[in-house]
Amino acid sequence: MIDARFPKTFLWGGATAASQVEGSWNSDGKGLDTQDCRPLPAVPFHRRKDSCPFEEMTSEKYQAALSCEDEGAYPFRWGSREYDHWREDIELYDELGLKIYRLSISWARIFPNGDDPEPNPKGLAHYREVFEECHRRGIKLLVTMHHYAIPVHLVNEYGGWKNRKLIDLFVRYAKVLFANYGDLVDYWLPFNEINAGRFNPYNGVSLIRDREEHFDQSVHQALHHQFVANARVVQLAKCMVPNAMVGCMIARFCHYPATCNPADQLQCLHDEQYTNWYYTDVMMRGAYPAYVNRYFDSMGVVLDVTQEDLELLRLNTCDFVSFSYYFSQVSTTDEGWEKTGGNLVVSSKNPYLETSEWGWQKDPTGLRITLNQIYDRYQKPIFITENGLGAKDTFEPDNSVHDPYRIDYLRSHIQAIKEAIGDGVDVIGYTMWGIIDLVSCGSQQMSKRYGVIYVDADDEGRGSFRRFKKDSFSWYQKCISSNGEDLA
Ligand code: BGP
Repeated sequence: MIDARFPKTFLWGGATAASQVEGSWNSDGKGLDTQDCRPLPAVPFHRRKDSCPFEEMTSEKYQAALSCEDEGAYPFRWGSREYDHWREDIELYDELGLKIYRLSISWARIFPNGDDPEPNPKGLAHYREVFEECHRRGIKLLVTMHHYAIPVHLVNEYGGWKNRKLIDLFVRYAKVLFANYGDLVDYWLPFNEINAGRFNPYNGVSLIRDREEHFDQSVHQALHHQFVANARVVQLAKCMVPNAMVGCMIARFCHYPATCNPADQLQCLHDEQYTNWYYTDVMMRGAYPAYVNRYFDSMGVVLDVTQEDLELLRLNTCDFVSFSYYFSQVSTTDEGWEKTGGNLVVSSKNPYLETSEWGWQKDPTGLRITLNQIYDRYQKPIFITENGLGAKDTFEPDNSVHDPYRIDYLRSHIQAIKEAIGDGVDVIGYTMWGIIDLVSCGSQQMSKRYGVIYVDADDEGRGSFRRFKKDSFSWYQKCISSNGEDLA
C-alpha cells in the first residue's frame, strides 16, 4: 500500500506578481507599463450579467491611460503597496515558514522604456535588497521575468511582441537579471502563463485587438517570438547561471469531455492540444507539434519562422514544467451548454463541481489528473507555481479573518498533489497564489482575495494597507512545518 508523502526537499511557497502587489507605479524611475494602463472596469465584475472575467483593452482606453496621471483610476498603479511594505511582508513569509517565494520583476523598473541604453540603478537596487533579505532568511527565490507587464514604449514604438525586435530586448533584460541576481536566485521563469497570448492577448503578448488587421496571425507570431525569447534565455542561463533551473509556465486548463459522444471526445482532444500541449510541447520537446498545422490552418495563420529559430527551440528546452491551476472545464460540441467563469476565460459548466463566488469550478482531482498527464508526457520535474482561491473575506472588528473556505480549497488541492506524488509524479514545489491579498489580474478587484495575509484596502484603493493574518495563515504554517502531513 503506497503511503504518499511529500519529499523532504519539497518547496512550499507563495506567489505574487509585480504589477499586482507593488504599486508605486512611477517611483524611483519606473516607466509606465501595460498593466498600469488597465482602468478600473466600467462595470464591476460582480454586477455584470455575463460571466466574462475581464474587460478587453481598446485603443481608446489605452491612449487615455498613457497621458493620465490619476493613480486612483488604475488599480495596478497601487496594488498592495508592497513597494513600501516589502520588509514586513518578507518577515511574515518567514514567520509562515515559506521555503520559496515566487515573485516577478517589473521590466519597466529595470528598463523604464524597454530599450534604454542602460538599466535603471534604483530598480536594480530594489530587487537586490528584496532578494538579499529573502536569502538572509533562508527563503529561496523563483523569479518570473515577464508577468504580463511590459514598458508601454515597447508597444508604442514596436507594436509589442508581434515585433521580432522584442526578442533581443527581452534577452538583454534577462542578461542584466542573471548578471545582477544570479548569485541569489535558484529558479527562473522567463514567462508567466505563456498561453495567455491566446486567451488574453493584451496581457500575454501586448496586442490591442482593434489595431490588428489579422488578429490571430499577430497573436501566434507574437507567441512564436516569445518561444524564441524563452529558448534564448535558456541558452543564456547555461552560460551565466549554470546552477539555476529555468522553467516554462502555462495556465493549465484541465478538460473533461461533456459526454462519451465521440464528437465531445474529439473536442476535448483539440481543447487539450490547442490550449495546453501546444505551448509546453514547444518549450519541453523543442519543436512545434504536428497537430498545430491544422489549428493554424483553421485560422489562416502562417508563421514567419527561420531555421535558426527552429534550432534554438530544439537545443534549448526547459529544465522543469510549471503551471497555474485553479479549476477544470468541460469540452463540448453543444453550443447551448451552460457556461461559468474561469481564469481570463469563460468555460462550460460541470454539474459535478461546486464553483467559487467568481464561477470557477473547484476540482482538486483535476489537479491530480493534470500532474499525471504532464509527467507522463515529459518525465521532467513539475512545479505548481499558482493555485489558490479568490474569495470575499470579512474583516472582523478584532482584526481577524475567518476563511475556512480557503483552508478547504488549499487542503483538498494539497491532498491531491500528495496523491499525485504517490502516483509517481515528480512534483518539486508549490507556490500558493497570491500569498498576500493583491489586485486580481482578471477582475481587477482587491475584494477578490487570495491571501493568507489580509491587506486593508478596497477596490478603489482606499484603506490603510495594513497587513493582518487570516485563519488560513496558521493553517498553511502548520502544513509547511509538518511537510504536508498535518492538513487538519
Ligand atoms: C493567473 C495570473 C495571476 C493571477 C491568477 C488569478 O492567470 O497569472 O496573475 O491573478 O491568475 O487570477 P485572478 O487574479 O483573475 O483571479
